[in-house]
Amino acid sequence: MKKTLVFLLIVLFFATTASASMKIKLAVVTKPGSAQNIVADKFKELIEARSQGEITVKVFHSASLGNETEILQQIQMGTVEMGIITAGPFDTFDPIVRVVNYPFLFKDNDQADLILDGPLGQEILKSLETSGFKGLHFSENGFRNLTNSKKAVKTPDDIKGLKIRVMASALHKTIWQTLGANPTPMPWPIYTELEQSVIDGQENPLWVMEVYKFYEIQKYMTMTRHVYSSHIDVAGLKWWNALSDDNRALIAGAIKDAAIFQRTDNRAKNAGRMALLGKKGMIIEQHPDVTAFRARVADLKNMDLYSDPRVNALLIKMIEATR
Ligand code: EAX
Repeated sequence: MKKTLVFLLIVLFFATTASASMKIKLAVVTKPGSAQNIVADKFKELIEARSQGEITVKVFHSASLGNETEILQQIQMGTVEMGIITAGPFDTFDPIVRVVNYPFLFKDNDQADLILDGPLGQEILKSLETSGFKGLHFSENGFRNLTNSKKAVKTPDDIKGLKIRVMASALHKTIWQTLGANPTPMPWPIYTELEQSVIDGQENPLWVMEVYKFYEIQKYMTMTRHVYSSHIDVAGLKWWNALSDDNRALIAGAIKDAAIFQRTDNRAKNAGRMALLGKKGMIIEQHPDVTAFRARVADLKNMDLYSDPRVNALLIKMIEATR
């Protein structure tokens, strides 16, 4: 009798600890060493330590759960709990992200941090709840720059006719159309398409050219810095709402620290990357005619892309705040 009781107690003990522990599936489209993966891996390390192993994270990387659009669908449905996703592809789920991706919006990293970590950033994250997402924090891809295999680009006129791959985002497509390119939406990764000249060029932050070895297949880079590309560190809203307050606080704290760690890390590496890409033979235009690029896209705010009143109101506030 006593033995049975002890046995039952042991079973009960393991049953309760098992149900208290939680596994999080977190997806990124990129491979190890990428900006998204640095956030993901740091988050895993922090949350597992701080929860004393009660919360564990499995990072699905290299598009093993699909491209960024497909990952977002799975997060919405609740089959994947979290993701570190480039703001661009959120566009088809909620046009509010067009406010963050507005061309030539942020002057520098400090301004981006100040605004995205402040009330306006909070408003954007909060807004994603309408489409079933809990936006937790902003980490970064970084300022995006143009590369191509055809010619040196200094002014928008040089872009005419270039076939440029863009993310799944109506805004990004319009930016490149307006600049005179021939934009082709395509999910990540795109090495093969560049190698086989299905596309002439692409645009991404410096780390991408290094980690994905684009210096092997893209001769020219132009420091356009046309869009500050953030990631949204995101969870499914339904899953999030079902968590205990304690777990929500732990996860929010760990993702915030991971995001800030990654932004600092990314920026610290940029000078070294620039040197490396030059050494690898890329021809880098450091001073393109940014004024001309800006002028070409200046009218975007009056386009249909921003006609939704919720998006429009926030864009106006954002432009005001970054002036
Ligand atoms: O980081 O699809 C893209 O261009 C993104 O920037 C991608 O996540 C690479």
